[in-house]
Amino acid sequence: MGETSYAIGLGSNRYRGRSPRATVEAAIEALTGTADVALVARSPIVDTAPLGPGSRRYANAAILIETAFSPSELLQATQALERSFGRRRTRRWGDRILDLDILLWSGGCWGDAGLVIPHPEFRQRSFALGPLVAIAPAWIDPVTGLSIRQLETRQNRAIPVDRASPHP
Ligand code: A4P
Ligand code: MG
Repeated sequence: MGETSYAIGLGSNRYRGRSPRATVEAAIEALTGTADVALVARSPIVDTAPLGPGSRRYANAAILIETAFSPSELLQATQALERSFGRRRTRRWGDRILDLDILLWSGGCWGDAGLVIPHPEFRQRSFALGPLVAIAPAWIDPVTGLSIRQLETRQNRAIPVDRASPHP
């Protein structure tokens, strides 16, 4: 049975015994340290300003993996890993010890009740696109037909809201 490629985004902005950066590092090792999942490429870990209600800066990274897992099986594995890193579900969204998002997969588009691939928000998020462009610049987003490099360039050149408004 053939292997499937996935791009995974990792983020952390809470300390729990170790720094967000060390948490992301440990999560990469834990996810790819088994016989089921092979690490193909990893981005540098970058320090990013929080988007949304979070209060602390994030450590973010992206990895490419190969596995025989289906999207649903991979989501089960990434959510189990989030739990094992101590992520609490009762707290409000925002700050988190570990967040794993499935950004892309080699099968194109996937959608069911609990999972949408490509990740619906990744095109607007420099903390996802920045790490992704380091490992998969030529990967074509099946929704827009644009490469990751093109999406990242477009995101960087987004016109600030104040300059985009029409003159009075
Ligand atoms: N889900 C659907 N599609 C996916 C997918 N492609 N990958 C569902 C992973 N999960 C997916 O996720 C909620 C539900 O989304 C899951 O149960 C799954 O079935 P969650 O991780 O429990 O909740 P969440 O993380 O609060 O929501 P979400 O939308 O994933 O939050 P985000 O969008 O990940 O935002 N700022 C910086 N600088 N860096 C960050 O990493 N992260 C966030 C979290 C906010 N601000 C940030 C960062
Ligand atoms: Mg998430």
